[in-house]
Amino acid sequence: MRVYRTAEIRNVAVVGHGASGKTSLVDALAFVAGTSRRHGSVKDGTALTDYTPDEIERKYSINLALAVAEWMDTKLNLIDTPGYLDFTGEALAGVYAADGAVVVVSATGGVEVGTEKVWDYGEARGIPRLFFVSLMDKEHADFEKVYHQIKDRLSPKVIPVEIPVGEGPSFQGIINLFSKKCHMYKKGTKAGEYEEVDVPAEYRERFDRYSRELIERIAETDDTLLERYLGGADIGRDEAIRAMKAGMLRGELYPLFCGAAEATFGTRALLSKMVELFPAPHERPPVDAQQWGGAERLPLKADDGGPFVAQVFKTISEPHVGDVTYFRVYSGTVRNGQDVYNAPREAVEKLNHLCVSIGKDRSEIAELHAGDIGVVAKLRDTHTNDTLSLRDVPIVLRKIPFPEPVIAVAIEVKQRGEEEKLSNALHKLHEEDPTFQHEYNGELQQTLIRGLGERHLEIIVGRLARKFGVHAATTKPKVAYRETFRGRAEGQGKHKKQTGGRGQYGDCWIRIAPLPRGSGFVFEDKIVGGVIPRQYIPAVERGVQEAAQRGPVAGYPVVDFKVELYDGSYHDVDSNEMSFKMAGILAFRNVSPNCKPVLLEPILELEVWTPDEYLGAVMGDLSSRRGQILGTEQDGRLTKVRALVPEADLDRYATALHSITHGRGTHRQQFHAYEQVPPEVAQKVIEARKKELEEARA
Ligand SMILES: Nc1nc2c(ncn2[C@@H]2O[C@H](COP(=O)(O)OP(=O)(O)OP(=O)(O)O)[C@@H](O)[C@H]2O)c(=O)[nH]1
Ligand SMILES: [Mg+2]
Repeated sequence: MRVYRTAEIRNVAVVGHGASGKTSLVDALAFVAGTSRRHGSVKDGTALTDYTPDEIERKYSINLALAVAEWMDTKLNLIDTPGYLDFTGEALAGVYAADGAVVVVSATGGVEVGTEKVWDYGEARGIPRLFFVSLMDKEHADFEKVYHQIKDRLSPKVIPVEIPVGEGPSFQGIINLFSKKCHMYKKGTKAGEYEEVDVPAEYRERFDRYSRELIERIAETDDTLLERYLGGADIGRDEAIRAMKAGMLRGELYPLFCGAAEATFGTRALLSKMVELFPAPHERPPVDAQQWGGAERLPLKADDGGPFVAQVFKTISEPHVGDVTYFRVYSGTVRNGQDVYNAPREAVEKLNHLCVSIGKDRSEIAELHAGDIGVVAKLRDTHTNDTLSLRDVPIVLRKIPFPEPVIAVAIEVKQRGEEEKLSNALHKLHEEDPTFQHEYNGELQQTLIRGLGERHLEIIVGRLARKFGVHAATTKPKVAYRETFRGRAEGQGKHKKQTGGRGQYGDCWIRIAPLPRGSGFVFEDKIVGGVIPRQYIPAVERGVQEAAQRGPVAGYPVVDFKVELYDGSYHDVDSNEMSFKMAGILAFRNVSPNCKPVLLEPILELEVWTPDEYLGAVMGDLSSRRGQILGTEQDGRLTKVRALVPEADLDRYATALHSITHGRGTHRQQFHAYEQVPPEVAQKVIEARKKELEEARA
């Protein structure tokens, strides 16, 4: 492949809901353009950008992947992204690396939750977008309905540039409102070939209506055009395209196209429009960068003359290759074999075998110009979201705001002794994918992994086995229960041993009293007259604290209580610190069961966003989880519910919410407080804990 200069490059993310036809579209575009020799398909596992074993087996995209379509002397860098929300971090990364996005909307499914999500990413990044109504040949395809859904639910600024001839199995052509011609496709066409004919008579009325709408909308975004249009002048194709491109850049217009990617219908026109309507990298506003080590902010333009700056938006580890790094050049150029610098990690990286990526194939390239996207393997210490620059001009870019995990499960190795291997592998997976996180919880003695959904974590567990040879199973995360007291009591702890030689003697009297939630542990020394010598008093406190790690109810740590040490006795020869610590332990064990001990559980504060139609179901579900609703309020398109819910009842909540709201609900949670577990629930916790402790002893 030849080297392309900045003005000849278009970076396009292909985004949309799951199974809307993105991967099939990218494959068709690369094939029709002639850059890819073979027309692959998702069904056969041969699609260009669904090439990992997981994707071939499951028949949906998991990773973002790149393809190239060379068209009109322009290189279209196509970024195929997954639609499933479990992998939405990939879609976000794709949008951030691109200068424009094709939002694919299925002609049968219409606007779905995944469409709304990627639309919002495009809004946040502020990139021009166009719609492609896909699967026009599928039974029940409905162009008009989908167009109006887009208008109502995503943006009133959408405007069709094409309308279909026939729908579903009778879909056979596309009328282009710019060229005023109709492209008729023959069944079995291989690469989008068509016959150009006049607009069929029965479509004349529709054509006129849509054409008027299109020209009016374009004219509205451009004062001189509007004047000419109102003066009755005809607006030519080139003028209209120029105005549309400018309007798209300002976010005032979102053109809509249609087709059927598998049959390659509509692909040629789409290729041309992507070249003509999306901006080249240098036509986009500068990105915000910062000098490493300095406070100075510098706007970066996609300019060959600027310093080299690139951002890593994806890393993937591949068999026989190792880590492959995908990056986008934001400024300057870079040559094959050049040394670059990862400033925050103080790592010099050599870009050996600089490549462009087409699906799983990589082809080596001499240099990349400002704005281009490249891949390179085997970097030493560079990970997703890192910036590469030059040693003498170290720069960092603002990070891609990857979404936070919403689900956690515990994970354990199947074979003892592999714990360290597991922890290393989890760390590597996190560096590849920032939406995946892990941590070891010492108190619960569990490793927790967090991600964007069960499917996400399932894939991670698969990768652990396949790539790192670590076989692991997931389990429910344990809950960090606590205990506290509701009453006061007092009593003695006496430790006395007389075995030949020097003995051990410690004796103390303590009073235990409850404290308000959140007070922690307070120790008061009320000893008078030296009945316990000064130097032994801290030992008593340490003993009490140690014993309080295993409370009287179920062996959970005891919190929020006060201990008064008010009496005791000692022995001139046999007393020592150890003996008084033992006395403290015994005193706590002796007195604590009489202080009305109770079990506490963590309560989380939940914010749940849902469309109105599922509000009742969401609240009902929260109540069934012992939740307490704090209130609801309108938040944009959605209603936000705030509730307090015990953590114990929130296992896999993200999955439940997903199914209640058909994927449209999201939530956020944070620790709120510890509260007493109701007696009937406490009984079950105590029994389960008993079993757990017995198993641990065995
Ligand atoms: N009838 C018809 N089916 C299509 C067309 N394009 C894709 N499909 C089928 O639709 C299904 C989904 O296509 P994909 O290309 O995998 O969709 P996707 O948007 O990449 O899906 P995710 O990667 O899961 O987000 C596959 O079974 C395709 O064979 C089309 O133009 N017409
Ligand atoms: Mg896909």
